[in-house]
Amino acid sequence: MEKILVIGANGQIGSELVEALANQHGAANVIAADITQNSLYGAAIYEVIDVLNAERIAEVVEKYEVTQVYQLAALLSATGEKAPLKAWELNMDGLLNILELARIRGEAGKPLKVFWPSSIAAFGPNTPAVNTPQYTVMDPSTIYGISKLAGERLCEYYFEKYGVDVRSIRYPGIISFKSPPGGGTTDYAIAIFHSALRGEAYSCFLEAETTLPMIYMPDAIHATISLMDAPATKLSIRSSYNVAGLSFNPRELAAAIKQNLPAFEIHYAPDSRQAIAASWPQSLDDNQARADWGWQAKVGLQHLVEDMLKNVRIETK
Ligand code: AKB
Repeated sequence: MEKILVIGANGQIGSELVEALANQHGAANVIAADITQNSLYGAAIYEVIDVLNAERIAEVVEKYEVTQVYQLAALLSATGEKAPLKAWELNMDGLLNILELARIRGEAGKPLKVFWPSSIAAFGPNTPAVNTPQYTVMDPSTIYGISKLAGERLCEYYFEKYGVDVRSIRYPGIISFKSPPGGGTTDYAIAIFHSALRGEAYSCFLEAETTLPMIYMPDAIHATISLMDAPATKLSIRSSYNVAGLSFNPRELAAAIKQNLPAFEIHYAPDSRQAIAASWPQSLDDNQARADWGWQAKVGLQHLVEDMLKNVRIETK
């Protein structure tokens, strides 16, 4: 039986992943953890963990005899640019703490399977932007992207050198409605729905034609769990897998919203996040993920827009 620890459980991915894992493995086998006392999880097990505190992680892993860790705590691209040293420390030391623990436990005959999220931010301005290959130039220009590329190399290193069973996905921008996004460049594609549903025009911080790879949360959760459930022998990549959902730009997204809400308007006021977005791919080649563990996205733009418009809860001002 698996015992699963999700660190960063109160974040955008964590909050939905915990629910999906609890449905699959039973709530008693999933431990949600985050740095704050606040638990989103009612009846589920919750522990306070700062991912920079290696001893505390080891204590919780030992307490529940954890067999899988999802390490999701991170500073994203836009927030990371405001606090580069903090982003580097959190993103790198957080990962290293987990990989080291997995190495030590593996050597003691108590293996720990690890999931860690990479991102399209690991690519950069000299990466081929369309249908970006799995193996290509990677010259990230944000501290977040640099930490993701370094993290990918660490994952492969711990697998090759110590046999740590670590698995990773280069997430596109994730669109979701359950918990607010935190400090990403792709977050315009969530904020736009909140404006649309409030009956307000949306002022977009990216230019109209800035196409980016995106994925709807149910597909992202499905990809994550499928990768973790895949037999180790099927996996040819231990850095991080390209995974494609769909690609669109702000103009196309606004047009799809307008089909449902004809009065909706968008204006463009690009800021520093435009340069970040312009350095990222527009679409990804995910053939390796398809071949190795049967990945295939299900959700297209029309379904995503209709579902978001149905489910986004508008915050009261
Ligand atoms: C961000 O925009 O920083 C994230 C990402 C693409 O990793 N959503």
